[in-house]
Parts: sequence; structure tokens; C-alpha cells
Amino acid sequence: MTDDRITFHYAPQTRAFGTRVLLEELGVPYDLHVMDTRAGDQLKPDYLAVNPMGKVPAISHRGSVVTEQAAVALYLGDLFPETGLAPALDDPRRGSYLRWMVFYGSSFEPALVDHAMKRPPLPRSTAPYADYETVVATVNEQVRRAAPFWLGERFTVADVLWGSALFWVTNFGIFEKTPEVAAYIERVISRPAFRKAQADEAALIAARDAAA
Ligand SMILES: N[C@@H](CCC(=O)N[C@@H](CS)C(=O)NCC(=O)O)C(=O)O
Repeated sequence: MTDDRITFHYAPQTRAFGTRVLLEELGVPYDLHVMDTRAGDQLKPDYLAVNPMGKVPAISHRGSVVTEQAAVALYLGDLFPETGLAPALDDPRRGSYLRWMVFYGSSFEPALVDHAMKRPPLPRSTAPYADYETVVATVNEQVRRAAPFWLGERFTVADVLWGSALFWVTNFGIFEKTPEVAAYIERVISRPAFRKAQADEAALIAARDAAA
């Protein structure tokens, strides 16, 4: 028999926060497996058996493991079609949806990290994302188009990924917080799901620090 409960492998103050926001947006039950990355929980054999990268987020569901935040988000959105948060296969927004979800992990993050670490730019033909400037300009153009949300009128899983990510990268000072970017972030983080995930994470950190 397969296990229909979702186990969410999570650690505070990490990329797993966006998954937590998504689970709140979906309003579905899940079991939280909390790890402390500062204590190295993610590198212990039990968790390396789940994700050999020792990274969060990940989920275990029906005997399978899903890692990589964009894949986790795509999986959860499709698992709960009744929430309307993931454009369905026959939705005209589906192509754009997949494009932006995958672009996040395969182009945006690598471009930002390479740039923040001051790595010498790769030749355009070798870099998986062409060049940093084009990535930034393309994302800013999409933010300008986000009216009010990433794919148009309706809030989707893409907003959870991009809204949470832009929130962090602007806070870290590695992506410019233009007025349009700030307004888009605000539309995502003012939602009850984001606020609840923030409050839950703050409570968890407070309890952890009090116990230390
Ligand atoms: N490619 C992964 C990256 C996940 C990732 O880097 N997670 C960090 C937290 S933000 C992590 O688990 N760090 C723990 C460690 O490296 O030991 C994804 O998109 O999910």
C-alpha cells in the first residue's frame, strides 16, 4: 500500500520556505520533517537517503521522493488540480507556466549566484543562461507584465516560486528592488498563506533557539 500522506522535508531559513507557503496556499495536510541545517541534520545518513544532495526542500509521497524546489512546486500544484493553482495541461498558460518554473532553477538562480560570487562570466554559448544581464532584463520585463500576477489575472504556483524568490534575493541585495519588483513582491507576501508560513517559521526558530 502506498502512503498518501505528504512528508515535507523542511528546514527554517532556507529555500524550503517557498514550499511551505505553497502548502499553505493549497490548504492541504502534510507531515513536517523539520531539520536544523546549522546542526547538519541534512547531512545525516537518514536524510541523505532521501536526498543525496543533502538539500531542502524535498517531499516524500506515495513511495517517491521529489527534490528541487521548482519540481516540488510543479508536483504539488498538479496533485491538487481542484485548487486551480496550476494551469492544467489544456490551459493556454501551461507552456508559459512550465517555462517560468524551469527557468527559475536552470537559469535565474545560476545566473544570480554566479554574479553574486563574482565568477568570471562564461562564454555566452557555454553558459546555460546566456548572460546575467539578459536574465535580469527578462525577469524584469516579466515583472512589468505581471498584471497582477506572473501569468496574468489569476494567482498560480508560479507566483509562490517567483514572489518568494524575489522577496529573498532583493532582501539579500542581489537583485534590484525596483518599484515594479517591490509592488509584485507585496502582492504575493501580503497573502494570508505567506504571512502564516512566516509566523510558523518564526515560532519554530524561537522554540529552537530557546531550547539551545
Ligand atoms: N537545487 C536545489 C537547491 C536547494 C538548496 O540549495 N537548499 C539549501 C537551503 S536554501 C540547503 O538545503 N542547504 C543545506 C546544505 O547545503 O547543507 C533546489 O532548487 O531545491
